[in-house]
Amino acid sequence: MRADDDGTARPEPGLRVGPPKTVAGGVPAVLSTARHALGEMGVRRSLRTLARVNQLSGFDCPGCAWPDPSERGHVEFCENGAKAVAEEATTRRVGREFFASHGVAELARMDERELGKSGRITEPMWLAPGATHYAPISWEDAFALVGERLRALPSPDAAAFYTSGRTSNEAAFCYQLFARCLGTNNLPDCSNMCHESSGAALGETIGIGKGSVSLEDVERAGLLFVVGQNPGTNHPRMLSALERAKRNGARIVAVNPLREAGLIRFKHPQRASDVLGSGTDLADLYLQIRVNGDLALFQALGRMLLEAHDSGAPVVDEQFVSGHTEGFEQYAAHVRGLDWEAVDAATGLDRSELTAAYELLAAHDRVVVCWAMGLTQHRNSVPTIREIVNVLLLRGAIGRPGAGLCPVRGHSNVQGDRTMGINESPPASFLDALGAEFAFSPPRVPGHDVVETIRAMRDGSVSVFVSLGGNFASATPDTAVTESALRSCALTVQVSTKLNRSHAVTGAEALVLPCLGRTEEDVRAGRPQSVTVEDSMSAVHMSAGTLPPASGSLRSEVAIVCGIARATLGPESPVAWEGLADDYDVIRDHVSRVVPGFESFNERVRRPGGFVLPHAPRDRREFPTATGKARFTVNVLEVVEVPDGHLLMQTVRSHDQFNTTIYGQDDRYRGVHGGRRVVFVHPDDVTRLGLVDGEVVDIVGEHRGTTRVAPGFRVVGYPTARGCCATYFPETNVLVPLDSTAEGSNTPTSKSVVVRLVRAAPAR
Ligand SMILES: Nc1nc2c(c(=O)[nH]1)N[C@H]1C(S)=C(S)[C@@H](COP(=O)(O)OP(=O)(O)OC[C@H]3O[C@@H](n4cnc5c(=O)[nH]c(N)nc54)[C@H](O)[C@@H]3O)O[C@H]1N2
Ligand SMILES: Nc1nc2c(c(=O)[nH]1)N[C@H]1C(S)=C(S)[C@@H](COP(=O)(O)OP(=O)(O)OC[C@H]3O[C@@H](n4cnc5c(=O)[nH]c(N)nc54)[C@H](O)[C@@H]3O)O[C@H]1N2
Ligand SMILES: [Mo]
Repeated sequence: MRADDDGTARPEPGLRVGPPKTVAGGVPAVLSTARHALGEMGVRRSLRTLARVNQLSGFDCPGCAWPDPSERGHVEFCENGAKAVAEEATTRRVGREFFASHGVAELARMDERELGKSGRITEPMWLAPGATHYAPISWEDAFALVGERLRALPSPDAAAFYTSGRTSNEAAFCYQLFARCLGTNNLPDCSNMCHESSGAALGETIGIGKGSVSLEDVERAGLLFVVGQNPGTNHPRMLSALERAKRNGARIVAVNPLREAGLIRFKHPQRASDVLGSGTDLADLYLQIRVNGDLALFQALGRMLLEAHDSGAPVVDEQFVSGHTEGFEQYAAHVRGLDWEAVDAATGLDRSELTAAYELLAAHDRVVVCWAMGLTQHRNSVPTIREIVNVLLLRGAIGRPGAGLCPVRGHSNVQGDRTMGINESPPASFLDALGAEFAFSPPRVPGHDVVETIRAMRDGSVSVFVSLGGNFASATPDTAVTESALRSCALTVQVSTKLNRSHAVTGAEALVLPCLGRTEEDVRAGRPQSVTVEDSMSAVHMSAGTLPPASGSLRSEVAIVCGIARATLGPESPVAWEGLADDYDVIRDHVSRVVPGFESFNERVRRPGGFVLPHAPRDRREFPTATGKARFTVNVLEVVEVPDGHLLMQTVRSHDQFNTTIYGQDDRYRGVHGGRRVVFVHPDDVTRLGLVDGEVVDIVGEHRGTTRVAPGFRVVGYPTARGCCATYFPETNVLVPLDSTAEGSNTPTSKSVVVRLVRAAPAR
């Protein structure tokens, strides 16, 4: 923020704001792909690398978790997948000279984009206690150092082991095994901030915390709801699936406070007829709901189905409800008492819009509901997702072709990491199997999730923090609290490909351990190794990089985890760590005996396309709950109270970022270029609050008597629901209170923050 001569605050210097787009893909997507790929990789490397993305013999795209079609085209990546690949396969390097000339204080002054753009880290680095600069350290010394510090802790629970969802199944399995051999379940992961609410709600109601559809179900659906999700940016390949569904006759209902271009119309960027033509219309009905209004919406839809059912319309699948579910009577009684005024207030929708959604729902029994972060990061996220389950149970739309629940996962292997036991509170059956396989007694006390880890570091009970990928400092809520918690640690360890804020906000002592990325060849003991991943629809397949490593000193995540484990646990360890690190087949053999569904893992994952994990509700309409029935639930409709003069802020991703990795400064579909400090507000609210489009405000968060401030955001009058606003993550994480989390999942409420916009004091 700068000040004019007359003292008014000014937006970021390069920021330009134009009208939002109403179509995704097309020529601009092709141009942007080329610009990002060529800028990082050059021509030959771009062609060579992008040709291997998501191919049967190539590597899994390090972007999102959207599944691959069984028939692969020559081009199986999207604009944003190409950016993710280019970011990793860049030719820029961060070597020891870089660290010698950039002290930690200087790294802390750089923003995420500058840090990331400086290139791939090439060798292990150590920040000694009291040092101002990182210095090189050998791998063996680095492992020994971690081992010494961990062994010196008063209890294994004074360490925490974070995982980000790009980690392979093999690395994740070794990592959780190491934490448990050490004696702790402190395994926070990015899921805690992501789809934890989905896992909690689905586990309770259908008995398994994963989605119940395949890609074919999406393409064969009669009606698709896309709720709280922006696939045009975050899962661009989903638009091809939505397009195919539309061509098969599907209708689409978008539920989103913002009008997102990718939900309105799509031009396939790799098909000439589309690029030149007008593309495919996607949403038939666009419900611009208020932030946090979804519980009310689905409860209203349930109520309308029941009313129609009472008057004789065949809209409730009675056979399914009586044969496969329980709790219907209590649910029905509760929903019949629904307060319509509360629905109006919560959703901000017209009754005619609700009726239109209801009519589509009543007309289709092949219904798929897709959702992502717009539903999972609210205080009442778990009840909201349970309410979606209620509606699908009424329609009998689970375990039927073309129907089901579709939480769309974020990171490319976040679902697999959970399956491998990255879980602070795993089921007893998992620990039993793990203990039996390796002849030890895993700890049974639940560990810390992300929010609890931050509290424990703040309070001094966790003092060693190890991070397998990710960017804990930036991705977590309440940035000021989190950073001081990290700084109070004795040791922080980052296993990373690239620099980010978490390398600059360290404990008294810190290590950076650089690892291979997905795109790179991984050779162990003279033999090329492959890893495996699980996508959003439970398909497990192999991934093998093809590029030479960014530096000869890099090690794989598996090798790093096993190196730390060996140095920490010594020769008495019940696990032969070298054997695991030298042959990933050995890891997979262990997995095949520990994790249900992975029988003959090595053999089945080598079949083209891999295999799909079992899912009883999807496969057999069986529900692995305590009673064997799917559960209707009663959810109280509560609306987040937004006092007069305040707005409910949600934090979203721009088109040019992957979480905390900032590729560029543009958010093409939303018409924002050259900057990120913007707040999107409905034009009526801009006027009502006495503000002017284009002026600069400070955003002030208020939570239980505490205030937090994010300074210097340009007001952008924008088509969003009234009473809400939107900003970009992670710039506004400073406003998300650590203690404001979802009930039942403890996910930070990054999509419902009560804020005020205050005219910015002139910058000096
Ligand atoms: N290119 C790219 N791809 C990514 C990522 C990335 O950063 N960049 N991140 C990956 C990860 S880890 C994840 S989890 C996913 C995230 O994928 P998304 O969930 O699509 O990501 P967000 O940008 O958080 O978008 C949330 C959407 O929900 C809407 N929304 C917000 N609040 C509400 C609400 O109360 N109700 C409703 N109905 N809608 C609401 C917002 O307007 C926005 O459209 O994407 C993954 N893929
Ligand atoms: N306000 C707000 N906060 C949010 C969200 C939100 O919507 N709003 N979304 C939340 C969600 S859904 C998520 S998933 C989290 C994301 O939280 P994280 O997963 O912790 O963060 P990322 O930004 O994805 O991590 C990027 C870093 O991972 C490292 N990396 C990249 N590739 C590799 C690799 O192959 N191996 C290793 N070891 N490291 C690698 C790089 O150093 C890179 O800088 O953020 C959460 N925070
Ligand atoms: Mo995520």
